[in-house]
Amino acid sequence: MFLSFLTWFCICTSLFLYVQGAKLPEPEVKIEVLEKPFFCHRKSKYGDMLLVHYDGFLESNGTMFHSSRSHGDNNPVWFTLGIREVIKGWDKGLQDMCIGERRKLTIPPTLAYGKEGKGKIPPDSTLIFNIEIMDIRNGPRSHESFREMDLDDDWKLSKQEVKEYLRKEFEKHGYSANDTHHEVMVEDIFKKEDEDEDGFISAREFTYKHDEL
Ligand SMILES: *[C@@H]1O[C@H](CO)[C@@H](O)[C@H](O)[C@H]1NC(C)=O
Ligand SMILES: *[C@@H]1O[C@H](CO)[C@@H](O)[C@H](O)[C@H]1NC(C)=O
Ligand SMILES: [Ca+2]
Ligand SMILES: [Ca+2]
Repeated sequence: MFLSFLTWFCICTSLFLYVQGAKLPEPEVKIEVLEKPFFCHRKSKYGDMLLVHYDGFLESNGTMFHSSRSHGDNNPVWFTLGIREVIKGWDKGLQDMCIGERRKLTIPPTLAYGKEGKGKIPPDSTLIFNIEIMDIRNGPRSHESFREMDLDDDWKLSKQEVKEYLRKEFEKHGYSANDTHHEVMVEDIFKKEDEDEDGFISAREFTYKHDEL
């Protein structure tokens, strides 16, 4: 049901873009697969949570501006694919990946930090990332997830329910629960998902994303 809805949505969106025709094509992410494991149980899809290691470089002169392996605490990072938690280039370039797969993404500025730049990244920078997928989990976006998260069956998710879900997901997979971190994630999720700002994510808000492409 959920899948067919998404497929339908994608077809409509493609048709819409086709009809708009005359517009310049959207800049693309260039994807190169560097390494692909032989076994692949599941592939990353919109709404999944991905654990990644990454190195980021400026295309202009090859300077590395960040590496999850050597900066900060050296831990890989979790994010949810497709909800603009990360730059658009990642949302577009990290679909259909296996655990253990490595890709090189070349991302134009419009799908990265644009005209403004950010921190060490100058305005209008094309970025190159080497990204390895360490793990893939159900994100807070499948129908199953929704039913699982909606503890009191009222067809809407409270912050408490989302937080509880995150805590369980993390613990289930051996990552220690971190309340502060989960609260930050919950706030972030609600900022993006609770469109009518009533403090709940309804089933409709949860399922129906209009700006995913
Ligand atoms: C590469 O470019 C960045 C941004 O323009 C600059 O800060 C950095 O110093 C440059 N590095 C080298 C090695 O030229
Ligand atoms: C918990 O998460 C916060 C925010 O992400 C982080 O600053 C803090 O270091 C984390 N604490 C532990 C014990 O991992
Ligand atoms: Ca509920
Ligand atoms: Ca709402």
